[in-house]
Amino acid sequence: MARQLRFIHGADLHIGAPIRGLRAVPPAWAERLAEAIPRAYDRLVEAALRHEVDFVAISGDVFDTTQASYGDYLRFFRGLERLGAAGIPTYLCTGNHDPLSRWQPGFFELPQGVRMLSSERADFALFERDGEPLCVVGGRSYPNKVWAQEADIAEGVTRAAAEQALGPRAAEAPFGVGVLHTGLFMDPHKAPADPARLQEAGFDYWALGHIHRRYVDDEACPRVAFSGCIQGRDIKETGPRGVNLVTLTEGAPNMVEFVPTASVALEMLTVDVSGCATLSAVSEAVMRAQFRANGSARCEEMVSRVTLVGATALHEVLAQEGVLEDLRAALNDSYADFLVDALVDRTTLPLDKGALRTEGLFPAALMQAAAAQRRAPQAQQAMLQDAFMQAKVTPPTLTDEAVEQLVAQAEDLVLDLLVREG
Ligand SMILES: [Mn+2]
Repeated sequence: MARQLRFIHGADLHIGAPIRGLRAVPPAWAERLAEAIPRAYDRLVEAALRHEVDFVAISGDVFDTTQASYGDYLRFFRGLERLGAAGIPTYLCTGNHDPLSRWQPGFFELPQGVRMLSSERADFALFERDGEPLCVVGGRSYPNKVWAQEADIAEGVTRAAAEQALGPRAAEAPFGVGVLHTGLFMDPHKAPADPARLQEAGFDYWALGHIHRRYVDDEACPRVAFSGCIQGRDIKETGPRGVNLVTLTEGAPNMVEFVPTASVALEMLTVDVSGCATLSAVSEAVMRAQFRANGSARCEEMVSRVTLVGATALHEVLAQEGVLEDLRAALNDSYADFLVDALVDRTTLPLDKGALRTEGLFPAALMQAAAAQRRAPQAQQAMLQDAFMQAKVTPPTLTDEAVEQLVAQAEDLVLDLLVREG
């Protein structure tokens, strides 16, 4: 019978990290957010127990900083001990946020069954089940916060080197798994690695950490994969977050199943309210958008940043003082598991731009100017940069799309004002 191995591949826990970039957070939510990452880690541990996996591999950035507290370590080690009590070993490497040279060995001794991979050189361990060698685990920890550009973190992490280091029993193991914290080809500054060389190293699967968004090289048979972070840490880390449940079978393609772990989903929602006649209809449209987004996030609690768009006669109503804030408060009161941290109004007045272009001299000239600006985004970037410099403010990084958006907003704003004055 074909032998099989199942394990959880997790990474980028960032225990101790605050959830950043949120605007208005009531006290009850501040508590939920402070617990979001530890709860997501608990869900990783529970997934391993529920699926009765052979082992857990964690690929770095366990802690958010080199100054992780005793409490952070306690939370992490309690999870490792729960796994150990169920007979599930854990293989660990450190990342750029928690390099091995800055770990606090004085806080806790690694529990039995937990194996930290060396930061000095390629390091190997042999996983056995019922006395039978089943999997070679190879990898290397991140040694310091900064990775030397010329060094290769995957150097020497090969099946052949593992067999040499571990002895003849390792050669009997049908499976091999690599564990690394690397920028791969996505981040050249954080120990990049060449995926083609990883493919040639003789391992079945590479459990990687560092990139916070989930990635697999080949959906049909993943061999090089990032599980992503276990919980979004700021409003830009939207969408589902979790770990990989990996099944390796002799003579069959690898199977990787995503297991969500995030306890609070973070989302950026754009809601078109052009079809809304009243504020209560706007409120309902936002609520519908929240439930739709939450359906795919697979966790109950959600913080969203909502931008209202569309041409609507309500544009002027939304601009009245206090209206957006009241609307946001009403939304937050109506459903306890959802929080809108900011409600942004980008609606416009319904204007007949075609008519304006032919009727008025000024609107026509304005729209022509905007069209000219759109054709030369580079010139606009230079002009904006100069304006920032003159005001002694650091200029933002501007892309062509950002210029396009600014031009569109400026055009809408002036036309709005013009129509209102008229
Ligand atoms: Mn990370």
